[in-house]
Amino acid sequence: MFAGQPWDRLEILLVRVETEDGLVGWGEAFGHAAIPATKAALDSIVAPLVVGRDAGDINAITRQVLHGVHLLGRNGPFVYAFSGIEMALWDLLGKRCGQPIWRLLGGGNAGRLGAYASLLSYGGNLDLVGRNTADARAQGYRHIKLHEVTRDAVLAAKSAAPDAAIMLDVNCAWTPPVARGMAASLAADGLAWLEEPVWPPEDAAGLASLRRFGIPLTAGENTAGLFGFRSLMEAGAIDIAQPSVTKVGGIGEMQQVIALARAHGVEVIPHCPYFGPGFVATLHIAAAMPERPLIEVLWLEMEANPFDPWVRAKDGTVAVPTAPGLGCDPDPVVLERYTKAAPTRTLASRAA
Ligand code: SMN
Ligand code: MG
Repeated sequence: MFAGQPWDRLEILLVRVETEDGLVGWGEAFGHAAIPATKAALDSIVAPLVVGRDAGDINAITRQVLHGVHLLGRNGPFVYAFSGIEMALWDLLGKRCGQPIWRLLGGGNAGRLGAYASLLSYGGNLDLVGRNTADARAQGYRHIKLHEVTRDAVLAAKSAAPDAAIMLDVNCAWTPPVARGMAASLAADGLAWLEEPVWPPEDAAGLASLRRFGIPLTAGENTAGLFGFRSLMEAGAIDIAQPSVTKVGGIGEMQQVIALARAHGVEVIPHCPYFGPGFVATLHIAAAMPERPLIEVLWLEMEANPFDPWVRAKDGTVAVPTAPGLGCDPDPVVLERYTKAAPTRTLASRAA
């Protein structure tokens, strides 16, 4: 289930930005059950604010669009929509300069990044947790994240893969008192991290009250931009920040969150259970970081993906593209075969 609906197919909201001289950049805007809402925000408000602008003017566009839509929500479809555009502008910038984005961000090499397997929710079915953990370990993953809410699930995963690091993501399942009880019971289990233990996700004090149990705490996929992260960090609420490039405002906002985290001694491990440019942009961001953080790879089989092979892990690692921009354009044949809806409309340039 995802947001109350069965999650029985993978959809990517692709954003395509074309310049007057014919360069094309690609982005991905969050996503999943939010796609119709994000697409409506993109078509109705966000794209019209960007069309006609100089594609290289990313910082000013970011400031003006996010200010322009702030009263429509500082976190949600409008910011997601802009995140997709912003990423496409970086793709364009890299293509214009002939450099991969990781190099524009100051990175020195591409290579491969370590990945973690992010298992789906098996609703507490310990047999499925154990089997999938063992399979992920056998495929070379040394870090495996569960989407479960019980200690039994953690123990099942640990016995299925004793030499793997196990993480637990409960997607804000608990009130602070319940979370404290759970953290106390999990404290000796050696979890590599406990993700979003508290509802609501902006309850920085509630989160901070769990730090004393000694389990590394992570959050950020539902945090609104730089200032949302500042609230978490100033409260001493997290050990690891998980900004999400398709949600937080794009690559520029990610860079600011990373700098802020450094200043607070907080690690950054981006959230990125995506299948398109959002995943690839995360590879570039991570490759530019000296810490070279782990990359999240959802544990599922894809029939096909327009960004193959870049969205697939091998032996628990993923390759970082080296071509300009994001370094990979979607395969038009795969796009054609799976595209659900043609773009609603082509927006005329403001200057036209
Ligand atoms: C998650 C969020 C959105 C889609 C898939 C998975 C989850 C994670 O919170 O962090 O993997
Ligand atoms: Mg999560």
